[in-house]
Amino acid sequence: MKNTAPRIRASEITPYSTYLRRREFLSSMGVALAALATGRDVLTAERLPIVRKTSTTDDPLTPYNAVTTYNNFYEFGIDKADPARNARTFKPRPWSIAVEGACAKPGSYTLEDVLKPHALEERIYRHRCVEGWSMVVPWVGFPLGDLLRRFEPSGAARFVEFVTVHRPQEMNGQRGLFQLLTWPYVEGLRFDEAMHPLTLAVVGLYGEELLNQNGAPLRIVVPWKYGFKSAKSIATIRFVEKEPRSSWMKSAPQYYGFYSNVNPSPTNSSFRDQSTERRLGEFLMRKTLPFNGYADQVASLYSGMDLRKSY
Ligand SMILES: Nc1nc2c(c(=O)[nH]1)N[C@H]1C(S)=C(S)[C@@H](COP(=O)(O)O)O[C@H]1N2
Ligand SMILES: [Mo]
Repeated sequence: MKNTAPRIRASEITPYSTYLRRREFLSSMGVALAALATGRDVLTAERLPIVRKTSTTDDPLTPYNAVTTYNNFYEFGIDKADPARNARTFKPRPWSIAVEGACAKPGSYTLEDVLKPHALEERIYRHRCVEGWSMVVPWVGFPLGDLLRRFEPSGAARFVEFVTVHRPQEMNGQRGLFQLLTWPYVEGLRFDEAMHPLTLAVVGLYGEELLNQNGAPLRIVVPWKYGFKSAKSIATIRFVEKEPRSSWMKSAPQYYGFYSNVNPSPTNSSFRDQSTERRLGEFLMRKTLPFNGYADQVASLYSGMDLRKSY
């Protein structure tokens, strides 16, 4: 990865705790009322305090408008435009995250407890959906491993499970008879994948807080895997001994496996040919790269494995 950050003067860095206090102050001043008028949470317009910027690609960024209106978030509907439309009334605050399973510090943590000690950085990553489209997104977050370590996982924590919030009243896609997936949305990573420095806990994009459709207030991003591994709006983090069964594995195991590493070679998954992709905003197809272009950094995690079978 090349570090594009020149050097940031200490005076330019806002600690996250200061940012949270300012946010509280703005709320108390009734800025939220203005949000009602504009249809947008103006608090999110405040730039996040970012201490470091790293890019993993020279490809142009996918425009903000596309990243925030072309989404997969089935809790809010199955069309790409549904999440931006239907997630407007979703409430990402107050928020708490339950930490469960094989660790020394399980419990219920407020979002503020979770975020407070972490310095935020920007990471520009390629983002590849199993459906065959891709984007380049400037995420804002911090290494997920730094967060997981704070809960002191034990040796029995061989996998980590991530569960999205279950709120049928606020999430129209969780209501109704016909359901493609079982709720809540469950995903998982092997422990070493979760701890890998590329794996991010994400709170924002384009320098601003995540909008609901992108998984506010906290999601993960695992850039060498298909997008569905990157669970949104996380409510529970669970350290487990056995490989979790994700929502997608339950609904269509012939298509979706546990690993779901981006792989342009044929695999035993019958979902589609993954050798090419369409970058949003581009006309010609691109060749899909092994591990989405991150092979140098992650291929060694899978040495000795048959990735045709472990799709
Ligand atoms: N809870 C939840 N997380 C989810 C999904 C979902 O439907 N529900 N969709 C996944 C899929 S298929 C993709 S491609 C990415 C899309 O993230 P984006 O909308 O921020 O680009 O989110 C993933 N995370
Ligand atoms: Mo996806």
